[in-house]
Amino acid sequence: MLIHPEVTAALAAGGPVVALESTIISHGLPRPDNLRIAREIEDAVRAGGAVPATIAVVDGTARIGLDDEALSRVAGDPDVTKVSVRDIATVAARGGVGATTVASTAHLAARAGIKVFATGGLGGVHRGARDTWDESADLTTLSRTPILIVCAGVKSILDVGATLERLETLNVGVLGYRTDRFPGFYRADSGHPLDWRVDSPGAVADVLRARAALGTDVYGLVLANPIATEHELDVELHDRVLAAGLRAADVAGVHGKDVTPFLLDFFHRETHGASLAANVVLVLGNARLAAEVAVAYCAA
Ligand code: PSU
Ligand code: MN
Repeated sequence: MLIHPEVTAALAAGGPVVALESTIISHGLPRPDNLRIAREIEDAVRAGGAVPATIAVVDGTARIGLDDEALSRVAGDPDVTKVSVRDIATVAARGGVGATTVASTAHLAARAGIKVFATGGLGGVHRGARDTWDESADLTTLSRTPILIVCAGVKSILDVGATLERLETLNVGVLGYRTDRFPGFYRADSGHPLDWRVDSPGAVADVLRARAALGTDVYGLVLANPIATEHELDVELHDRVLAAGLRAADVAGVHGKDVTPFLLDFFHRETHGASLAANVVLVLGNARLAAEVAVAYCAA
């Protein structure tokens, strides 16, 4: 692993650092806007008072914190591979370039000593998983990775109820940020209630400290931050595009790691930019909140 000097310095000083994933850049957001958005996400972390550490594998090296050249390559090269935990070593051994998912980003961030991670949406249990067994490695990785992940819930392309059940089984806690409802990514409310609500970055930091004292910090923790209602995707547009996207994936016979990128791309195209606008707003909000939580945690 190669840790960016600014990240090394912050960690050594016990300062706030926020990890960021790169699959959202390479496979989750359309080129060429993705590079500008990736920089804006880093800026949002800085605005919240923390150091951003975008994570990717570049020429065989797992990098924690990217310089502008590396960020540009991950954003601009259509051949960048989507890398989950099981793929990191193979891509590294071959000197390849890979964008890390929530799972592999969480793994590498925790290994570097980073405690807080921000993204848009978590992977989860796919619809039809009873037949396909398609469940994101994000879930099992969080079950054994000591990190807080700030996200806007999971997309409705997934089976949200099943995802919440799996998180419970895997000892991954879920805190609603100023909400009692699990957020639905493009929508503030997925329709599922949550057991726990927190109302300030300080309250999240209190939970992080209690986890460390009690040893439950070996597991991941989700801080679910809903999109502001004025930025939500129109519900009819959302439901229509979701149904069409699931049908299109079925017809095209998409499977495995291609399912999520396929559906994200379908959404962005079919909503003519409305889903992209919502996606950007929520990820910037998550980056900012993650920074504030990291600051609160380091302050005590
Ligand atoms: N959900 C989103 N946007 C994303 C992803 C998920 O709303 O960009 C990406 C993340 O990198 C996540 C990955 O870790 O997709 C999950 O892919 P899979 O379902 O193949 O595990
Ligand atoms: Mn999958």
